[in-house]
Amino acid sequence: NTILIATNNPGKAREYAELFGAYGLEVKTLKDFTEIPAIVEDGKTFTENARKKAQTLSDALGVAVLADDSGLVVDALNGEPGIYSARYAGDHDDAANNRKLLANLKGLPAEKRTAHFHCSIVVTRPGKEELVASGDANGLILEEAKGAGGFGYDPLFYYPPLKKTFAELSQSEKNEVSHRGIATRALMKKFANWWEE
Ligand code: ITT
Repeated sequence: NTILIATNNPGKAREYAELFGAYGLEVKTLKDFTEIPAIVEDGKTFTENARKKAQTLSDALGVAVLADDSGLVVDALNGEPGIYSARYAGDHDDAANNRKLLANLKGLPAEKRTAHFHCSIVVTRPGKEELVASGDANGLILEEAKGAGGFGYDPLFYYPPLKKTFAELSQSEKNEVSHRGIATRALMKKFANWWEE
């Protein structure tokens, strides 16, 4: 019962390690494999990109693969950064991405700073139909960073029900309400059947 969590993002890897801990699967990461094919993330949606990552790797490595494509969708920016969240400011640099986001929202009042995180998960296994799930979390983009936990845009993402940013939550608190936690629980409802089919 081995599944490769196919991400180069240490923040995601940490969250999946905790989320999957409960399910008794042996979780592998990209570090456990030597020849990893290049993946071109040129899809137009989160799910298309997650599918590309999962399919490319399960074809090449012959194992079950879970891929996550996720990002921050800001209403006042017509959905940006969206599928471009990781490289919004050029290289994958969380601090630069957050600065760019703040600059683009400068002067905008709180009620117009609505946004959501989205997570699409695709699981593939050689010779099987894929399994897909997704989740969203709604919040507001603050005018300055708060909190030291999480990763990516978490310090700017204020979650009204808990009156905290995602970076102020513990890992398990974040997993309870996050787009990734919601997507993972939706996935797991279907996973056992799919796995045993
Ligand atoms: P992999 O493709 O290797 O998994 P990646 O970081 O490039 O890693 P994505 O293309 O899915 O993955 O981009 C996701 C970006 O969206 C991520 O780098 C963050 O900037 C942002 N993001 C996604 N989930 C987040 C979360 O829970 N908290 C904060 N930012 C998040």
